[in-house]
Amino acid sequence: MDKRTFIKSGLLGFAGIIASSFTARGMVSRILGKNAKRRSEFIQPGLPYAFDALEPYIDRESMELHYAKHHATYTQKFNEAAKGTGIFEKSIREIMGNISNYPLAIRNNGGGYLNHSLFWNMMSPVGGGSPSGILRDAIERDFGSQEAFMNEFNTAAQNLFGSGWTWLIIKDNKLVVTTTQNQDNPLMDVVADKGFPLLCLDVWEHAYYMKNQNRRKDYISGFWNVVNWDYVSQRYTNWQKRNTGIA
Ligand code: MN3
Repeated sequence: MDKRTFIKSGLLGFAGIIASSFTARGMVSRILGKNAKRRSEFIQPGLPYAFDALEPYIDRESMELHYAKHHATYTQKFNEAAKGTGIFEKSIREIMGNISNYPLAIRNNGGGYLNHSLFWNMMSPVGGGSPSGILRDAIERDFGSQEAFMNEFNTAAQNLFGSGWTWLIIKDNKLVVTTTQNQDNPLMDVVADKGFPLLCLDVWEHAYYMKNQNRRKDYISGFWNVVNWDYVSQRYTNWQKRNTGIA
């Protein structure tokens, strides 16, 4: 390699790094909806850990299928259903808040896209334990104790009939446990308990059946070992600052 070629390839490499960092930043903005007008499709966010990272509580096979098939399909079908609707120009909050005005395919697949995007971040291989700081204080204020909150969440998740999600949300400045059917979520204008989601658990059978079969209770109790309280606390702080970018 002569000197000129060396400089040229070095510059091209540098330009590549710049270009890829802009692309990465663009992706994050599209997910957050901050630059909604520049979005041309909804991107499935990367899984923030390896497929086997949450073992033994969530097995590799279930996680891979859940992320690479179920979530990917919701994302793809959301994009297909969104074509020609003007939805790409709207933020996720606007879409969910007006979901009753869109076709059912948008509600089901847009919900599936967002709910899973949130759910992956709510777990971590170094998760578990219990929250600290202002989130701990708010849980004690509104439920009495962390244990009482977890009992209420467990009961709601266990008793949810059919397919759906269990949530910890902020509703009217208060922490509330609620559930939604199918792929609905608390940001949608069609649900009974509307609010800002702090924590969610997917209780569709596809989330646990391979490992736990019909023992949903085991899946729910395992979940507490991987809850990413740092992320949940960050969401609470963001809500307090009215900085409620969703995913
Ligand atoms: Mn699922």
